[in-house]
Amino acid sequence: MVLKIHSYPNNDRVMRAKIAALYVGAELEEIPVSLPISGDMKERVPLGKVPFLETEDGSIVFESLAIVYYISGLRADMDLLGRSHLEKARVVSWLSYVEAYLSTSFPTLLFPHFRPDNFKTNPMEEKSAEEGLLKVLKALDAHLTDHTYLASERVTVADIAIMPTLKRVFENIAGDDVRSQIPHVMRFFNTCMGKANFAAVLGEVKLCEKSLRQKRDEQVKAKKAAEKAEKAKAKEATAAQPAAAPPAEKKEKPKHPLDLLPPSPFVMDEWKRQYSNNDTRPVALPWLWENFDKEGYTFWFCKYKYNDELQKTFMAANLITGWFQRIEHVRKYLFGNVHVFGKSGEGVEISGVWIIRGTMDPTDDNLMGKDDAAYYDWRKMTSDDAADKALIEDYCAWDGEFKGASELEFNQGKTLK
Ligand SMILES: N[C@@H](CCC(=O)N[C@@H](CS)C(=O)NCC(=O)O)C(=O)O
Repeated sequence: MVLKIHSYPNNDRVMRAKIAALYVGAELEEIPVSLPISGDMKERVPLGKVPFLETEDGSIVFESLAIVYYISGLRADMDLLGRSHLEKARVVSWLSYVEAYLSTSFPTLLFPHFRPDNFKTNPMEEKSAEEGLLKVLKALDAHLTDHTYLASERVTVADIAIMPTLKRVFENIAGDDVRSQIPHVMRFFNTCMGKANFAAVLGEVKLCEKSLRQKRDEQVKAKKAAEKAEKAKAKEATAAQPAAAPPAEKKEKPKHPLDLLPPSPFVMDEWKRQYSNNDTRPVALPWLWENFDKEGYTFWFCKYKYNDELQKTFMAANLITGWFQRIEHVRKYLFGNVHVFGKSGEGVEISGVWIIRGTMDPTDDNLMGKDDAAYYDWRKMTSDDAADKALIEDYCAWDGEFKGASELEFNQGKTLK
């Protein structure tokens, strides 16, 4: 029996099919395609994605998990799809786990390194994707504490499907620090790699010591340090010239531009106390309106630019937490409420309202974290406008209509104070 699998070379998703083909003894012919696919196949494969399989009678099976499922089922006596009804369901659970949770970090953690033209790195998203991946691996580890394989006492298609993905994770994303936290997953991985059919397809495994992200960060750091050393050297050379050498002065740390502003009657710390210690709508907000200084502070509305890419509310919340951590050093100039709206899988949004010292643009390098702020659209607000005022109150109170900000239901909030 010859099956034809259409894809580009070395596609991880094809490896699943290859392992299954070895198990059932099917011959798998690889047909190289260039993307986007064209001709009559384009009409037969939804979304035009590869790999897709052409069976002996010319039928098409698309999606790599369906392909490995189809091939694994060709020898019913091998029970690769599971023996009992329950086992079969468990197989599907793990297939879904791989696709829905394990591979979802790839566009953030992997693709920008291999295809930098198409995928940009984003430090906030990377951090959140790494945390998400660790959670998924730890849950897998908990399951494997007392299971040899994923869905049965024997190898099933679930194990075949997960292995190329795990290999990719261990070779590029999960370094020593992550792998040491998931010993049972590593035992499972090595057990499968010890089997001829897996080893023949997956070949040598080169576990990474550090993730691609860590390596890139280290390179950037080293480059910066080299530039700094170069500058210091040049400076030293200038200073060594006898005539022009001025007396060495102790250099004072430059002041933050916002420290140079004239004093304001609105005391940020006092507002933060009012907000923390009193009910928001009845006490804190009236205090705010009585004391706010429009000359010394500005209200800003921010909306995450990539809301349509957000999948899970907890990931959105992690983005906000990460951002807050990165701007901790300028906290005294800021007060913000940034919220998550919507539901996981149904549409998730992030937006917020800030009080910021002065009139400095939030995307200024000195303020809200250069990289972070660039991921938001910013709009100045004024409490003279009734709609803006209502919005400022809703964000502070974590309830209300949030009119003009989000159509989605409030999910959770975060305050930087
Ligand atoms: N869930 C699909 C994903 C397939 C997929 O994303 N394929 C990519 C290459 S790995 C592709 O065909 N991209 C071309 C395109 O989107 O036009 C599977 O497992 O088969």
